[in-house]
Amino acid sequence: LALATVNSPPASVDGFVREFLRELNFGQGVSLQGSTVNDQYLALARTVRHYLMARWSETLRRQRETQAKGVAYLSAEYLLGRQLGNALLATDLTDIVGEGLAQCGIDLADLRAQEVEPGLGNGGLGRLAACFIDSLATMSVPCIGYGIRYEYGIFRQTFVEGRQVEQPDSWLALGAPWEFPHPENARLISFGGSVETTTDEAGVERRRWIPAWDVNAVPYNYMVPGYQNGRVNTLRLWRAQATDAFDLKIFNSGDYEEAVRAQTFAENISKVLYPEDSTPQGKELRLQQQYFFVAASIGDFLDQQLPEDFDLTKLPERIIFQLNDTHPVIGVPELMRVLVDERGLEWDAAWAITQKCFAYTCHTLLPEALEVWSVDLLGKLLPRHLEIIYRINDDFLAEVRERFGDDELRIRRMSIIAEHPERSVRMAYLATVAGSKVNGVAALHSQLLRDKVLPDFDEFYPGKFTNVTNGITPRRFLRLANPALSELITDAIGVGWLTDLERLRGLESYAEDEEFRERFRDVKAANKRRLDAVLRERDGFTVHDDHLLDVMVKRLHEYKRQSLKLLHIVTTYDRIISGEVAAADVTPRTFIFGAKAAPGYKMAKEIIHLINAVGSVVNADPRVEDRLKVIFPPNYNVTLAEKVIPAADLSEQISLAGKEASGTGNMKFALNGALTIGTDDGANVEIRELVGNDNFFLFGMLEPQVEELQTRGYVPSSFYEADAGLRRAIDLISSGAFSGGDRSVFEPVVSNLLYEDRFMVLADYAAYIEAQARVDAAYSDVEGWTRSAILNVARSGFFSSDRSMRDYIERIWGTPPSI
Ligand code: DL6
Repeated sequence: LALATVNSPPASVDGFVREFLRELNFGQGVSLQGSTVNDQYLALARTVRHYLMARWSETLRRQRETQAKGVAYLSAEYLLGRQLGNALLATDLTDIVGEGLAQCGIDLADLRAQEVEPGLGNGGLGRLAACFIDSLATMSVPCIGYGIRYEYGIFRQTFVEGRQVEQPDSWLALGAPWEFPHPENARLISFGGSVETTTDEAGVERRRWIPAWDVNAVPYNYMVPGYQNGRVNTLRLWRAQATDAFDLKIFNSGDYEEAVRAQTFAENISKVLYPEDSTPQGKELRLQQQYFFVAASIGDFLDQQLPEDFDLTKLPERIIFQLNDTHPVIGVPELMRVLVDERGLEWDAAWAITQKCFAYTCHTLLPEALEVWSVDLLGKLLPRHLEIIYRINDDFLAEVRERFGDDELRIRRMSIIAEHPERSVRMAYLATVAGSKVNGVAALHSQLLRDKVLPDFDEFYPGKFTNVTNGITPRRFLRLANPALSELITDAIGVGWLTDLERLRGLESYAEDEEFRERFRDVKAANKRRLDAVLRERDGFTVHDDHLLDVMVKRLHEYKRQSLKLLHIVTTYDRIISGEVAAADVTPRTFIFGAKAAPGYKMAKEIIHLINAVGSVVNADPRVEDRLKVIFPPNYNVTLAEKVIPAADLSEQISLAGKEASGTGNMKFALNGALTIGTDDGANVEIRELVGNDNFFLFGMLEPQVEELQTRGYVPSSFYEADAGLRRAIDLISSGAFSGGDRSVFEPVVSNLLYEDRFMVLADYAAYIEAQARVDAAYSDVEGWTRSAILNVARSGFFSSDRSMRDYIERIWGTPPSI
């Protein structure tokens, strides 16, 4: 099939109905009358695919022809969310499809609800990758996203007696209509074995890797449509498949387990998303995953995307491999291995190319989240790569010595190889040495990265460090998630904002318009009712549209401080039941939590249990009825986020200053007209600067104060002793009030807070309670609150991921990848 000859089906209701019924009949093999909702959804998805096909083919054709410079985004995670709505938006088919389906007696909303989102990421980092590829397609920048097609994505969270129980996420069970598998293009990925020295035809000695085993990497392609611009980029996810299906001889002998052992082993590589987003516990399988997808991607790019006679010294003019955190950093020695061992380049030439072809984004400040791999494991799994890393390190340390003399302390600090607690490779250092640029993900984070995490490297490589503040796609997180607000905005300022989000500034004057404010409030109330309908059906919760909706949704981690939010709830509850305040004088609030804990993270799971326990007691207590509600729907994901965020009044961004790299939820809430209560951390800093102090509730220690307290010696119990409100809240938890009188149940959480409190919850408690009082006062001024909410929307244009992409192009990718 000549790619350029693919034609789009006619974009008319009749044309659509014809295509849809054909897919239903011939694709699904069912009649309209005999079809299930899943049949209809699959047929619809495939029909919509047809409309994107010609654009995809044309994009690929143009790319081959122009050989324009592009981006290869290497990411172990893509938290894509549902695809159907986005594809309809990109093709501008929503109305036609809605009408066509109605003619068939089908409601489009029912089919949208049928889609199971691909949860191929843990949280912010994976969702960021999805926003970035959306923006690059919308901006017509050539980009190919590379990652792993996990058979099971992020676990499905359930609660059993308030405790998190993880279930496998079988997102593929009902069909995967958005993917295009290409087993014929599988690539062989090798592992293990040894390295030997050989002599090539020219008599030059070369190192050669003799691997012990291999797996096939099968590409699955996904379309990444730009917003109504005729462009469709590609996301290529790799699935591991055994090279030998199974051993028939052993199978016939009846030892079925042994017959498939090798197959199971190989296919485990893409079986499940590593269920962790902040602590590197990944052992062998995790490293296998990383090498598997990166080697497949680099190989794919060199072999499939470049002309056969391509001059590899020109590689940096063709591609930039953007490393999304350290997970793909093993790509550095892999590119070196390919260039030197397979393509015969000299080391120095290969290194010059490699250094220009990679750039590295760091997404953390927590020392425990900086990945290291033990030399033993690396040597066992990837012996040649370990050699290459040693050589890179030797050359690098020689440069350091040349500059600073034999400053052994510095050498030890900067070495890519750590000696303690075990000999290991510091992947962030390797990425920093190899990358043409290193960026943090918010202004404060980038500064702390330079000052605290990698100061020696900042000194050694002037100009290498930069910042790109994260962003979010307004297509998904405003237009699709909040159609009512989108319509209101478009009515006021026209349609251009969807691809030029700074135009939202045009709304500022509407903050002063009483009628607009009323319409804005109507939208918020309608979004609360929509959320109510979703949560009633999903989990049996109700959401009152006259409550302040106070929302904290994000991964559960101690540094994010869900326990601080909980202390506020317990304090408010305690004040009412102790008679300190009359229930009628308390601002009616519904608190919504959404949070998954990494399965092995015990304290995070204890906190989930406590949130549910507090919720059960508060929700059942008639003394606070209609004033306080605590809702914790399980399995928070992108689909639920799209319903929760547009309904929120208050966005909780309360991490300890200096710990949250950026946050992106904070941006989504502000863009949808929620006010933030937050610390001076991550991108909160920029949000506050932009929306203005009056429209943001700042509280808590600043990062230098945190440092200072740490240095002075932090004694959490002293805050407990000194603050009666805090004491009462903690004592209420300890008393067994939320655990049926059993004082032992939440003892680990309480002890942790009183005697360890690594993230200084108790130190910031008083400031947080005071800030919440400011929230109550502000919320009682209905017009004032609405004005602030509108200003939050109007001033959030900066947080479009389109702007992030422009910054990457300008500050990192150098020559803008051509359009
Ligand atoms: O940059 C995306 C996202 C940030 O918004 C969060 O602040 C940060 O915690 C998250 N980082 C990670 C760490 N993963 N690793 N390694 O998920 O990145």
